[in-house]
Amino acid sequence: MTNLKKWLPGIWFMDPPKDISLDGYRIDNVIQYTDFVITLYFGIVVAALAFFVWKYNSRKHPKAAYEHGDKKKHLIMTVVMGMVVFLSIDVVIETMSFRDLKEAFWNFPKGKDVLRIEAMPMQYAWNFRYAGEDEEFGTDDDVVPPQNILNIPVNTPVVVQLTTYDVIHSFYLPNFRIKQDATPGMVTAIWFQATETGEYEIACAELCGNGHFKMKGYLKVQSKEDFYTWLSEQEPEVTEDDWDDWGDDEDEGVPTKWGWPWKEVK
Ligand SMILES: [Cu+2]
Repeated sequence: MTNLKKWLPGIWFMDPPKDISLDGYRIDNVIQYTDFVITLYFGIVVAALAFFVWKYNSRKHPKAAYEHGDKKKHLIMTVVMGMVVFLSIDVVIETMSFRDLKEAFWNFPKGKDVLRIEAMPMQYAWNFRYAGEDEEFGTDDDVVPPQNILNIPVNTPVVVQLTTYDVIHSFYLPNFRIKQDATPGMVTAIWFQATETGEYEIACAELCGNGHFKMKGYLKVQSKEDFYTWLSEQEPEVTEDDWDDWGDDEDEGVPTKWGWPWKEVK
């Protein structure tokens, strides 16, 4: 994986969160390239403006000339400059983006190694669910950690499926450069893989109400061993009574039985 930051100067004061993911460098590269090329063109335009201000200053040219210009020459110049901008900005960024989508972000991992997680954000908290021993979601042995807590093993592909309890939220992992909306009536999916252990932030990236600012989750990337120890220590799925309580009391929060059958991504 090449990091464009080594080759292209960008906005020097930008200090993005540490990238600890397999594919985050792709997003950084697109941002880095965009930074570089727009800074370069902005510089050229400002330099040209300064040059003409100096060249046609009023002391040398006290009287304004009435000019029609050269229609053909100017037309060619405009088209050429337009093409240079289009080809070097739009086409390059499109090409990079679609390559990344195809190779990484839309290329969902399959197989036994993949850890599957269901997420149901709500105003204003994150609910996560693991399948448990039967590997099925929405069953009694599902593992539901305390709200806002998400643990994952390092160097393991993780697929998260999302829907929302109420309004639209957006699952955002700044350290992985990924973001996915949780939308009412839909199950959406995203995948990522951590390359380093540590503790990171989960943010909501969709303005979802007055408490949006405090909608923060805690992601812990652990070694595989630590992760499975942690998982086995979590309380198993709670009983039918919790489901019956849903709606009786506003403060009870979310029902514990909210999972759905896993949907295979094509
Ligand atoms: Cu939210």
